[in-house]
Amino acid sequence: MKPGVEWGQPRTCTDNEQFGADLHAALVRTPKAISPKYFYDEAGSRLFEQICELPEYYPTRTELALLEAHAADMAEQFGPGVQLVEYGAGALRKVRLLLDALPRDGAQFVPVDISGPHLLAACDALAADYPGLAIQPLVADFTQAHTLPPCPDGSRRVGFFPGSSIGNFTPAEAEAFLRLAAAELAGGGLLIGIDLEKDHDVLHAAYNDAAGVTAAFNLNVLERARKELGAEFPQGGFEHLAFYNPAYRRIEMHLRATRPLELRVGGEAYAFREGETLHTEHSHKYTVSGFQAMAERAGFRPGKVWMDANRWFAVLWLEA
Ligand code: AVJ
Repeated sequence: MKPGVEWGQPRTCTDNEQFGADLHAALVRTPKAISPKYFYDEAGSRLFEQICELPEYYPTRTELALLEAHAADMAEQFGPGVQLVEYGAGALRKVRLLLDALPRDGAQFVPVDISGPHLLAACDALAADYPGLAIQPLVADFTQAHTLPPCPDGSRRVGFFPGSSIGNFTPAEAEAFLRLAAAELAGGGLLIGIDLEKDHDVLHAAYNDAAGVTAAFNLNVLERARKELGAEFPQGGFEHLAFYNPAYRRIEMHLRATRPLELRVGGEAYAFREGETLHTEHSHKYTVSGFQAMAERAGFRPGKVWMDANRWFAVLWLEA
């Protein structure tokens, strides 16, 4: 294991062509809906980091506090010699708390993220702060087939999926992802953060912040289409909409047309009725027992659970 960042063949699995094709598919569906992965270009990744600092957005600080308080206990579940794979790595803030609790010379870190420049910049900063650590970034959409670097001899492969990012999947998609992860992590395990069911007002506020950062994050999908694909739509034609849907136990985010309008992109014109939405994200909330049952169906054995005093957020250890 070589310390420092390995730049070998970062594979980029999304490009303008893919975005254009997926946006077209999103706009001809009924109801119109696009994958939330398209939030995360560089501007969107920055906006998401601002969301994490918002007073209303409790998940990030709650999970960070759990990691701060229990990193040693979590690392104990991993065992010595770890290839740590972070799915949707982002700014690499949370993983530092785990890395601090791991034996430095026995660890390899494989952050996987869809936003290449953002990931590589975060890896540079991490390498500067963790000089002995072997870092192998993988620029990829982790929901698609990807090839991880081989797990070093004598190491267990451990997945880290914080932030309740799994909430972006439908329960069926989440179970499918967990099944793939259980295979990829066989012999090791998965440390995963999940956002829990709670008071609907608390949930509503977390996705409708007073400063309007979540609105800008949501609208960034269309800004991105404008920048990358030359999309045209009227200024102020779309507004942020986020609400808790109790039937599905999820926050839904949409972009709602404020009047009848056309979105033009790729030589086509897509009509929106007034009030019609483009569904941009769902964020599912779970109970610990409900999530563990799903993980068991996917091939994991549920282990330790760490929760805050409010029981708003949980970090789960799952043996693969
Ligand atoms: C990164 C998917 C966990 O669902 O809370 C934050 C994204 N969307 N505010 C979430 C998000 C709006 C976030 N996840």
